[in-house]
Amino acid sequence: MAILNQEALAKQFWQEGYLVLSGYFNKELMDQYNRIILDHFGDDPAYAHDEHFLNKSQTEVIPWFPQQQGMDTFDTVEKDAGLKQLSEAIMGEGWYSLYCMAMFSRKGSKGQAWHQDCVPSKSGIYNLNRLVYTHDISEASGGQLIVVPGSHRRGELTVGKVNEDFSDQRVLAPNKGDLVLIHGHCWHRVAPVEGTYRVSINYRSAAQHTPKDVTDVCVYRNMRYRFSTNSVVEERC
Ligand SMILES: O=C(O)CCC(=O)C(=O)O
Ligand SMILES: [Fe+2]
Repeated sequence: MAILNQEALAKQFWQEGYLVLSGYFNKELMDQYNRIILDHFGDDPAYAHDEHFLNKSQTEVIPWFPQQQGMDTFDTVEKDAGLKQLSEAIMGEGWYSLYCMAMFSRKGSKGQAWHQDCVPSKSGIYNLNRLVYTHDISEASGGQLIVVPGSHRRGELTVGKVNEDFSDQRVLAPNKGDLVLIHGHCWHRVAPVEGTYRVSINYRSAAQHTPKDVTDVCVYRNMRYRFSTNSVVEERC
């Protein structure tokens, strides 16, 4: 789809640290993705992370990387011309796709605690989340996405209660087909899941010269965690 006002949207993204484009992707494509993801996970999927991580991070989500299994139907979003242009308007020339990660959460699971997807030690080293929603999220379903506007400029997430409410937080309830972009340094979390399940897909990307493993270490309010070694690399208290 064409996006006419890319420059204005990129500017808004850099002010807020996130951006919402309602109804960007067509609902048939979203239904197809949702079906494939539910088929993959089945009724009772096992967690991919160990118990210690699940408890300490208060993050109950199961990732799947469909493109790594040759499911090229997930390339449709990746190849969308408007999304590519907007990505370039935000990250500049030479940006690249990191990976496509589908995320599943069961009914009654905790969502995700406050985090930054990567360590904000340098402002120019970050990932860009390009999130696509395959079903409606509402107050009834839970699983809302909560962000702190402008927090991508505030440095490291503060230490504190892992799910505390911030007075300046914004609660987003994306609908099927919505596209949400989030800067990897922006403080964000996912509310507990009340509906039968929650699915989202993240087409992560990064600016030129960003290391490919930029999202290996994630910052929570109580720790820094390295996914490649499944280990806490820093306790925060
Ligand atoms: O699923 C969401 O709405 C957000 C997930 C998230 O925090 C991420 O992919 O980095
Ligand atoms: Fe995240």
